[in-house]
Amino acid sequence: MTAERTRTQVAIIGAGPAGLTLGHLLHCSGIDSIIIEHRDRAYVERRQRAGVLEQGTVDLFRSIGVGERMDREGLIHHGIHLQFDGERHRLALTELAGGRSITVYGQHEVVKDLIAARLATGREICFEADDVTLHDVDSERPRVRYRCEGSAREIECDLIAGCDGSHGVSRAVIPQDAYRVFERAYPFAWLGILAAVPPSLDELIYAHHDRGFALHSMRTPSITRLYVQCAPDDPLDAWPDDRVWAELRARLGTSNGWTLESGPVLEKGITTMRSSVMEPMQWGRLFIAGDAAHVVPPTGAKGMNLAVSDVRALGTAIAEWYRTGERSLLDRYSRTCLERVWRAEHFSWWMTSMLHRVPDADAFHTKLQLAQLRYTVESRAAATSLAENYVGYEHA
Ligand code: RFL
Ligand code: PHB
Repeated sequence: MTAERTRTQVAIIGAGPAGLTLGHLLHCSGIDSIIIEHRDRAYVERRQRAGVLEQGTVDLFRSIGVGERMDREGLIHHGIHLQFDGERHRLALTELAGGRSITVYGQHEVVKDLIAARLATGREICFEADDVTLHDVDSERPRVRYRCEGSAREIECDLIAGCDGSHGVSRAVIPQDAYRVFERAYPFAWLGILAAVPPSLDELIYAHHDRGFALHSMRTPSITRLYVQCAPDDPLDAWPDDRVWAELRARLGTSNGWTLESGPVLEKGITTMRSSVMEPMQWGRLFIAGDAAHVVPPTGAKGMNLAVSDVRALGTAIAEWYRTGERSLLDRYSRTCLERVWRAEHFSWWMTSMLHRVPDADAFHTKLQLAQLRYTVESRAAATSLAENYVGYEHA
Protein backbone atom coordinates (compact mmCIF):
# COMPACT_ATOMS: atom_id res chain seq x y z
CA MET A 1 0.00 0.00 0.00
CA THR A 2 1.36 3.46 -0.83
CA ALA A 3 1.55 5.87 2.07
CA GLU A 4 -0.35 9.15 2.18
CA ARG A 5 2.41 11.79 2.28
CA THR A 6 2.41 15.08 4.22
CA ARG A 7 4.98 17.66 5.16
CA THR A 8 5.45 19.56 8.38
CA GLN A 9 8.25 21.43 10.09
CA VAL A 10 8.51 19.33 13.26
CA ALA A 11 7.18 15.79 13.78
CA ILE A 12 6.46 15.17 17.46
CA ILE A 13 6.21 11.57 18.68
CA GLY A 14 4.06 11.30 21.83
CA ALA A 15 1.23 13.38 23.35
CA GLY A 16 2.35 13.41 26.97
CA PRO A 17 3.32 16.65 28.75
CA ALA A 18 6.55 16.91 26.70
CA GLY A 19 5.06 16.46 23.21
CA LEU A 20 1.95 18.55 23.83
CA THR A 21 3.84 21.41 25.47
CA LEU A 22 6.37 21.44 22.62
CA GLY A 23 3.57 21.50 20.05
CA HIS A 24 2.06 24.53 21.73
CA LEU A 25 5.38 26.35 22.17
CA LEU A 26 6.09 25.87 18.46
CA HIS A 27 2.60 27.05 17.55
CA CYS A 28 3.22 30.23 19.59
CA SER A 29 6.28 30.86 17.38
CA GLY A 30 4.29 30.18 14.18
CA ILE A 31 5.97 26.79 13.60
CA ASP A 32 3.91 23.87 12.31
CA SER A 33 4.06 20.39 13.77
CA ILE A 34 2.22 17.08 13.68
CA ILE A 35 1.80 15.18 16.97
CA ILE A 36 1.62 11.39 16.67
CA GLU A 37 0.29 9.50 19.71
CA HIS A 38 -0.09 5.75 20.08
CA ARG A 39 -2.93 5.78 22.64
CA ASP A 40 -6.46 7.13 22.30
CA ARG A 41 -7.43 10.55 23.60
CA ALA A 42 -9.53 9.27 26.53
CA TYR A 43 -6.63 7.11 27.74
CA VAL A 44 -4.05 9.91 27.81
CA GLU A 45 -6.55 12.26 29.46
CA ARG A 46 -7.27 9.78 32.25
CA ARG A 47 -3.77 8.42 32.94
CA GLN A 48 -2.99 9.11 36.63
CA ARG A 49 0.56 10.24 37.17
CA ALA A 50 2.25 13.32 38.55
CA GLY A 51 0.61 15.93 40.71
CA VAL A 52 3.20 18.55 41.62
CA LEU A 53 4.08 21.44 39.30
CA GLU A 54 7.17 23.51 40.00
CA GLN A 55 6.90 27.29 39.91
CA GLY A 56 8.76 27.39 36.56
CA THR A 57 6.33 24.90 35.00
CA VAL A 58 3.35 26.95 36.19
CA ASP A 59 4.94 30.15 34.85
CA LEU A 60 5.55 28.55 31.44
CA PHE A 61 1.96 27.27 31.14
CA ARG A 62 0.66 30.73 31.97
CA SER A 63 2.98 32.40 29.47
CA ILE A 64 1.74 30.22 26.59
CA GLY A 65 -1.92 30.69 27.51
CA VAL A 66 -2.73 27.22 28.88
CA GLY A 67 -2.80 28.12 32.58
CA GLU A 68 -6.34 29.37 32.99
CA ARG A 69 -7.93 26.24 34.53
CA MET A 70 -4.71 25.46 36.43
CA ASP A 71 -4.94 28.90 38.03
CA ARG A 72 -8.58 28.33 38.92
CA GLU A 73 -8.43 24.74 40.14
CA GLY A 74 -4.77 24.09 41.06
CA LEU A 75 -3.87 24.17 44.74
CA ILE A 76 -0.91 26.39 45.60
CA HIS A 77 1.19 24.92 48.40
CA HIS A 78 3.71 26.85 50.45
CA GLY A 79 5.07 23.91 52.45
CA ILE A 80 5.47 20.14 52.73
CA HIS A 81 5.88 17.85 55.71
CA LEU A 82 8.62 15.35 56.44
CA GLN A 83 7.66 12.73 59.00
CA PHE A 84 9.88 10.31 60.91
CA ASP A 85 9.90 8.72 64.37
CA GLY A 86 6.15 9.42 64.46
CA GLU A 87 6.69 13.19 64.39
CA ARG A 88 5.76 15.57 61.60
CA HIS A 89 7.91 18.56 60.66
CA ARG A 90 6.80 21.30 58.27
CA LEU A 91 9.24 22.72 55.73
CA ALA A 92 8.18 26.23 54.77
CA LEU A 93 9.06 25.94 51.07
CA THR A 94 8.04 29.42 50.00
CA GLU A 95 9.80 31.16 52.86
CA LEU A 96 12.95 29.07 52.32
CA ALA A 97 12.96 29.25 48.51
CA GLY A 98 12.71 32.98 47.95
CA GLY A 99 8.94 33.23 47.50
CA ARG A 100 8.55 30.33 45.07
CA SER A 101 5.87 27.68 45.62
CA ILE A 102 4.45 24.50 44.07
CA THR A 103 1.02 23.89 42.54
CA VAL A 104 -0.83 20.63 43.01
CA TYR A 105 -2.66 19.96 39.73
CA GLY A 106 -2.91 16.49 38.19
CA GLN A 107 -0.82 15.68 35.13
CA HIS A 108 -3.97 14.38 33.40
CA GLU A 109 -5.53 17.82 33.87
CA VAL A 110 -2.42 19.42 32.30
CA VAL A 111 -2.75 16.97 29.40
CA LYS A 112 -6.48 17.79 28.97
CA ASP A 113 -5.73 21.53 28.88
CA LEU A 114 -2.91 21.06 26.35
CA ILE A 115 -5.02 18.82 24.07
CA ALA A 116 -7.86 21.37 24.14
CA ALA A 117 -5.35 24.11 23.24
CA ARG A 118 -3.93 21.96 20.43
CA LEU A 119 -7.34 21.26 18.92
CA ALA A 120 -8.17 24.98 19.09
CA THR A 121 -5.10 25.77 16.96
CA GLY A 122 -6.35 23.47 14.19
CA ARG A 123 -2.89 21.91 13.91
CA GLU A 124 -2.73 18.15 13.51
CA ILE A 125 -2.70 15.59 16.32
CA CYS A 126 -3.17 11.94 15.50
CA PHE A 127 -4.28 9.57 18.28
CA GLU A 128 -4.17 5.77 18.04
CA ALA A 129 -1.19 5.79 15.68
CA ASP A 130 0.42 2.37 15.20
CA ASP A 131 3.75 1.11 13.91
CA VAL A 132 5.55 4.44 14.25
CA THR A 133 9.01 4.28 12.62
CA LEU A 134 11.65 6.96 12.08
CA HIS A 135 13.78 7.20 8.92
CA ASP A 136 16.75 9.21 7.59
CA VAL A 137 17.11 10.92 10.94
CA ASP A 138 20.74 11.79 10.16
CA SER A 139 19.78 13.51 6.88
CA GLU A 140 18.24 16.93 6.17
CA ARG A 141 14.88 15.33 5.35
CA PRO A 142 13.92 12.99 8.17
CA ARG A 143 10.65 11.06 7.83
CA VAL A 144 8.18 9.38 10.13
CA ARG A 145 5.95 6.53 8.98
CA TYR A 146 2.93 5.28 10.89
CA ARG A 147 -0.54 3.87 10.49
CA CYS A 148 -3.57 5.93 11.43
CA GLU A 149 -7.22 4.90 11.04
CA GLY A 150 -6.15 1.94 8.97
CA SER A 151 -4.11 3.87 6.40
CA ALA A 152 -0.35 4.23 6.00
CA ARG A 153 1.04 7.75 6.40
CA GLU A 154 4.42 9.33 5.90
CA ILE A 155 5.52 12.71 7.18
CA GLU A 156 8.52 14.50 5.78
CA CYS A 157 9.86 17.13 8.18
CA ASP A 158 12.87 19.22 9.19
CA LEU A 159 13.22 17.87 12.73
CA ILE A 160 11.80 15.08 14.88
CA ALA A 161 11.11 15.42 18.62
CA GLY A 162 11.08 12.07 20.43
CA CYS A 163 8.66 12.75 23.30
CA ASP A 164 7.39 9.19 23.54
CA GLY A 165 8.14 8.39 27.17
CA SER A 166 10.21 5.67 28.79
CA HIS A 167 8.77 2.88 26.58
CA GLY A 168 8.94 4.85 23.35
CA VAL A 169 10.48 3.90 20.00
CA SER A 170 12.26 7.10 18.93
CA ARG A 171 15.58 6.63 20.59
CA ALA A 172 15.90 3.08 19.24
CA VAL A 173 16.96 4.54 15.84
CA ILE A 174 20.09 6.03 17.40
CA PRO A 175 23.10 3.74 16.87
CA GLN A 176 24.07 2.15 20.16
CA ASP A 177 27.58 3.58 20.07
CA ALA A 178 26.25 7.14 19.67
CA TYR A 179 24.96 7.50 23.22
CA ARG A 180 25.42 6.21 26.77
CA VAL A 181 22.86 5.33 29.43
CA PHE A 182 23.48 5.85 33.16
CA GLU A 183 21.08 3.88 35.34
CA ARG A 184 20.10 2.81 38.86
CA ALA A 185 17.33 0.43 39.93
CA TYR A 186 15.72 0.47 43.39
CA PRO A 187 14.62 -2.60 45.36
CA PHE A 188 11.15 -1.17 46.07
CA ALA A 189 8.07 0.24 44.35
CA TRP A 190 5.05 2.45 45.12
CA LEU A 191 1.49 1.31 45.35
CA GLY A 192 -0.66 4.37 44.61
CA ILE A 193 -4.36 4.92 45.21
CA LEU A 194 -6.78 7.65 44.33
CA ALA A 195 -9.53 7.91 46.96
CA ALA A 196 -12.83 9.79 47.08
CA VAL A 197 -12.15 11.49 50.39
CA PRO A 198 -10.96 15.00 51.23
CA PRO A 199 -7.23 15.24 52.04
CA SER A 200 -6.60 14.69 55.75
CA LEU A 201 -4.14 17.60 55.76
CA ASP A 202 -3.93 20.50 53.32
CA GLU A 203 -0.26 19.77 52.43
CA LEU A 204 1.86 16.79 51.29
CA ILE A 205 3.37 14.43 53.87
CA TYR A 206 6.47 12.36 53.05
CA ALA A 207 6.79 9.72 55.80
CA HIS A 208 9.76 7.55 56.76
CA HIS A 209 8.59 4.50 58.73
CA ASP A 210 9.94 1.11 59.84
CA ARG A 211 7.21 -0.51 57.71
CA GLY A 212 8.30 1.53 54.67
CA PHE A 213 7.70 4.91 53.03
CA ALA A 214 4.27 6.52 52.66
CA LEU A 215 3.09 9.71 50.93
CA HIS A 216 -0.07 11.73 51.44
CA SER A 217 -0.92 13.91 48.46
CA MET A 218 -4.09 15.11 46.76
CA ARG A 219 -5.72 16.05 43.48
CA THR A 220 -8.62 18.28 44.54
CA PRO A 221 -10.25 19.34 47.83
CA SER A 222 -12.32 16.14 47.64
CA ILE A 223 -9.82 13.62 46.15
CA THR A 224 -6.81 12.26 48.02
CA ARG A 225 -3.78 10.63 46.35
CA LEU A 226 -1.78 8.26 48.57
CA TYR A 227 1.21 5.99 48.09
CA VAL A 228 2.78 3.18 50.16
CA GLN A 229 6.15 1.57 49.54
CA CYS A 230 5.76 -2.05 48.42
CA ALA A 231 7.96 -4.72 46.81
CA PRO A 232 8.56 -4.32 43.05
CA ASP A 233 7.22 -7.83 42.39
CA ASP A 234 4.09 -7.51 44.58
CA PRO A 235 0.99 -8.45 42.60
CA LEU A 236 -1.80 -5.86 42.83
CA ASP A 237 -4.13 -8.41 44.40
CA ALA A 238 -1.74 -8.74 47.35
CA TRP A 239 -2.98 -5.25 48.23
CA PRO A 240 -6.73 -5.31 48.93
CA ASP A 241 -8.12 -1.93 49.99
CA ASP A 242 -8.18 -2.86 53.70
CA ARG A 243 -4.48 -3.64 53.67
CA VAL A 244 -3.63 -0.40 51.84
CA TRP A 245 -5.56 1.70 54.38
CA ALA A 246 -4.09 -0.21 57.35
CA GLU A 247 -0.53 0.41 56.06
CA LEU A 248 -1.26 4.06 55.29
CA ARG A 249 -2.72 4.60 58.77
CA ALA A 250 0.26 2.89 60.41
CA ARG A 251 2.89 4.77 58.38
CA LEU A 252 1.28 8.20 58.32
CA GLY A 253 -0.04 8.16 61.90
CA THR A 254 1.58 10.49 64.44
CA SER A 255 1.94 10.41 68.20
CA ASN A 256 -0.47 13.36 68.64
CA GLY A 257 -3.64 11.58 67.57
CA TRP A 258 -3.95 12.84 63.94
CA THR A 259 -5.95 10.39 61.85
CA LEU A 260 -6.03 9.62 58.16
CA GLU A 261 -9.54 9.72 56.70
CA SER A 262 -10.36 6.86 54.34
CA GLY A 263 -12.92 6.58 51.54
CA PRO A 264 -13.78 4.62 48.38
CA VAL A 265 -10.72 3.68 46.31
CA LEU A 266 -11.18 4.96 42.74
CA GLU A 267 -7.94 3.64 41.28
CA LYS A 268 -4.99 1.52 42.32
CA GLY A 269 -1.65 0.82 40.63
CA ILE A 270 1.97 -0.16 41.23
CA THR A 271 4.89 1.92 39.93
CA THR A 272 8.41 0.51 39.87
CA MET A 273 11.23 2.95 40.46
CA ARG A 274 14.42 3.66 38.61
CA SER A 275 16.82 6.41 37.63
CA SER A 276 18.11 6.64 34.08
CA VAL A 277 19.76 9.25 31.84
CA MET A 278 20.80 9.03 28.18
CA GLU A 279 23.64 11.23 26.96
CA PRO A 280 23.51 12.99 24.61
CA MET A 281 19.76 13.58 24.11
CA GLN A 282 20.17 14.24 20.41
CA TRP A 283 21.30 12.51 17.22
CA GLY A 284 21.21 14.04 13.76
CA ARG A 285 17.83 15.75 13.47
CA LEU A 286 16.24 13.75 16.29
CA PHE A 287 15.88 15.46 19.68
CA ILE A 288 14.79 13.35 22.66
CA ALA A 289 12.84 15.01 25.49
CA GLY A 290 11.20 14.06 28.80
CA ASP A 291 10.91 10.49 30.04
CA ALA A 292 12.16 9.23 26.66
CA ALA A 293 15.59 10.61 27.63
CA HIS A 294 15.59 10.32 31.43
CA VAL A 295 13.62 8.80 34.27
CA VAL A 296 13.61 9.71 37.96
CA PRO A 297 11.98 7.91 40.88
CA PRO A 298 8.80 9.88 41.80
CA THR A 299 9.95 10.84 45.32
CA GLY A 300 11.23 14.26 44.23
CA ALA A 301 8.15 15.05 42.06
CA LYS A 302 10.46 15.97 39.19
CA GLY A 303 9.57 13.86 36.10
CA MET A 304 6.89 15.99 34.48
CA ASN A 305 8.70 19.19 35.41
CA LEU A 306 11.86 17.95 33.70
CA ALA A 307 9.85 16.98 30.62
CA VAL A 308 8.46 20.51 30.44
CA SER A 309 11.83 22.15 30.98
CA ASP A 310 13.42 20.01 28.21
CA VAL A 311 10.85 21.17 25.68
CA ARG A 312 11.11 24.76 26.82
CA ALA A 313 14.80 24.59 25.82
CA LEU A 314 13.98 22.68 22.62
CA GLY A 315 11.16 25.04 21.60
CA THR A 316 13.41 28.07 22.08
CA ALA A 317 16.24 26.45 20.08
CA ILE A 318 13.96 25.42 17.21
CA ALA A 319 12.37 28.89 17.03
CA GLU A 320 15.83 30.50 16.95
CA TRP A 321 16.90 28.18 14.14
CA TYR A 322 13.87 28.96 11.96
CA ARG A 323 14.13 32.68 12.68
CA THR A 324 17.87 33.17 12.10
CA GLY A 325 19.28 29.97 10.64
CA GLU A 326 21.56 29.84 13.71
CA ARG A 327 22.11 26.26 14.98
CA SER A 328 24.04 26.98 18.17
CA LEU A 329 21.09 26.64 20.58
CA LEU A 330 20.02 23.42 18.85
CA ASP A 331 23.56 22.07 19.05
CA ARG A 332 23.66 22.92 22.76
CA TYR A 333 20.20 21.41 23.50
CA SER A 334 21.54 18.29 25.16
CA ARG A 335 24.12 20.10 27.28
CA THR A 336 21.58 22.71 28.38
CA CYS A 337 19.08 20.06 29.50
CA LEU A 338 21.52 17.67 31.11
CA GLU A 339 22.66 20.18 33.70
CA ARG A 340 19.12 20.44 35.07
CA VAL A 341 18.46 16.74 34.53
CA TRP A 342 21.43 15.68 36.67
CA ARG A 343 20.47 18.11 39.44
CA ALA A 344 16.98 16.56 39.50
CA GLU A 345 18.43 13.04 39.25
CA HIS A 346 20.54 13.69 42.32
CA PHE A 347 17.68 15.26 44.27
CA SER A 348 15.28 12.43 43.39
CA TRP A 349 17.84 9.76 44.32
CA TRP A 350 18.62 11.60 47.57
CA MET A 351 14.96 11.94 48.65
CA THR A 352 14.36 8.29 47.67
CA SER A 353 17.40 7.04 49.62
CA MET A 354 16.53 9.07 52.70
CA LEU A 355 12.88 8.02 52.91
CA HIS A 356 12.55 4.35 51.89
CA ARG A 357 13.11 1.17 53.85
CA VAL A 358 15.79 -0.80 52.04
CA PRO A 359 15.14 -4.55 52.31
CA ASP A 360 17.97 -6.26 54.24
CA ALA A 361 19.58 -2.95 55.24
CA ASP A 362 21.05 -2.98 58.73
CA ALA A 363 20.15 -0.73 61.67
CA PHE A 364 23.16 1.48 60.91
CA HIS A 365 21.58 2.43 57.58
CA THR A 366 18.29 3.38 59.26
CA LYS A 367 20.14 5.50 61.84
CA LEU A 368 21.88 7.39 59.01
CA GLN A 369 18.53 8.07 57.32
CA LEU A 370 17.07 9.39 60.58
CA ALA A 371 20.14 11.57 61.20
CA GLN A 372 19.78 13.05 57.71
CA LEU A 373 16.05 13.67 58.17
CA ARG A 374 16.58 15.37 61.53
CA TYR A 375 19.34 17.55 60.08
CA THR A 376 17.12 18.47 57.12
CA VAL A 377 14.30 19.73 59.35
CA GLU A 378 16.52 21.37 61.98
CA SER A 379 19.19 23.13 59.95
CA ARG A 380 18.03 26.12 57.94
CA ALA A 381 20.81 25.48 55.42
CA ALA A 382 19.71 21.87 54.88
CA ALA A 383 16.01 22.79 54.75
CA THR A 384 16.77 25.53 52.22
CA SER A 385 18.60 23.04 50.02
CA LEU A 386 15.60 20.70 49.99
CA ALA A 387 13.18 23.59 49.41
CA GLU A 388 15.05 25.14 46.47
CA ASN A 389 15.32 21.78 44.76
CA TYR A 390 11.68 20.88 45.44
CA VAL A 391 10.27 24.09 43.95
CA GLY A 392 12.76 23.74 41.05
CA TYR A 393 16.40 24.75 41.19
CA GLU A 394 17.32 27.39 38.63
CA HIS A 395 20.92 27.08 37.47
CA ALA A 396 22.94 30.27 37.47
P1 RFL B 1 4.78 10.47 28.90
O1 RFL B 1 3.82 11.20 29.79
O2 RFL B 1 5.06 9.06 29.22
O3 RFL B 1 4.22 10.63 27.42
C1 RFL B 1 4.75 9.88 26.36
C2 RFL B 1 3.65 9.67 25.35
O4 RFL B 1 4.18 8.98 24.23
C3 RFL B 1 3.26 7.97 23.84
N1 RFL B 1 3.99 6.90 23.10
C4 RFL B 1 3.98 6.81 21.76
N2 RFL B 1 3.37 7.54 20.81
C5 RFL B 1 3.56 7.17 19.52
N3 RFL B 1 4.31 6.11 19.16
C6 RFL B 1 4.94 5.35 20.07
N4 RFL B 1 5.68 4.30 19.70
C7 RFL B 1 4.79 5.69 21.45
N5 RFL B 1 5.26 5.17 22.60
C8 RFL B 1 4.76 5.91 23.60
C9 RFL B 1 2.64 7.49 25.14
O5 RFL B 1 1.40 6.85 24.95
C10 RFL B 1 2.53 8.81 25.90
O6 RFL B 1 1.29 9.43 25.69
O7 RFL B 1 6.19 11.22 28.83
P2 RFL B 1 6.59 12.77 28.96
O8 RFL B 1 5.72 13.60 28.10
O9 RFL B 1 8.05 12.81 28.84
O10 RFL B 1 6.17 13.15 30.48
C11 RFL B 1 6.84 12.58 31.58
C12 RFL B 1 5.89 12.41 32.76
O11 RFL B 1 4.73 11.70 32.33
C13 RFL B 1 6.55 11.70 33.95
O12 RFL B 1 7.87 12.12 34.11
C14 RFL B 1 5.80 11.99 35.28
O13 RFL B 1 4.53 11.40 35.29
C15 RFL B 1 6.61 11.47 36.47
N6 RFL B 1 5.93 11.67 37.75
C16 RFL B 1 5.93 12.90 38.38
N7 RFL B 1 6.49 13.98 37.79
C17 RFL B 1 6.41 15.21 38.37
O14 RFL B 1 6.93 16.18 37.82
N8 RFL B 1 5.77 15.42 39.57
C18 RFL B 1 5.18 14.39 40.24
O15 RFL B 1 4.55 14.62 41.29
C19 RFL B 1 5.27 13.05 39.66
N9 RFL B 1 4.70 12.02 40.27
C20 RFL B 1 5.26 10.59 38.36
C21 RFL B 1 4.65 10.79 39.64
C22 RFL B 1 5.16 9.36 37.74
C23 RFL B 1 4.49 8.33 38.38
N10 RFL B 1 4.39 7.13 37.68
C24 RFL B 1 3.14 6.49 37.43
C25 RFL B 1 5.52 6.69 36.90
C26 RFL B 1 4.01 9.78 40.29
C27 RFL B 1 3.94 8.52 39.67
C28 RFL B 1 3.26 7.42 40.42
C1 PHB C 1 1.34 12.91 43.47
O1 PHB C 1 0.52 13.72 43.96
O2 PHB C 1 1.00 12.03 42.68
C2 PHB C 1 2.76 12.98 43.87
C3 PHB C 1 3.18 13.99 44.73
C4 PHB C 1 4.51 14.05 45.12
C5 PHB C 1 5.41 13.11 44.65
C6 PHB C 1 4.99 12.12 43.78
C7 PHB C 1 3.67 12.06 43.38
O3 PHB C 1 6.70 13.17 45.05
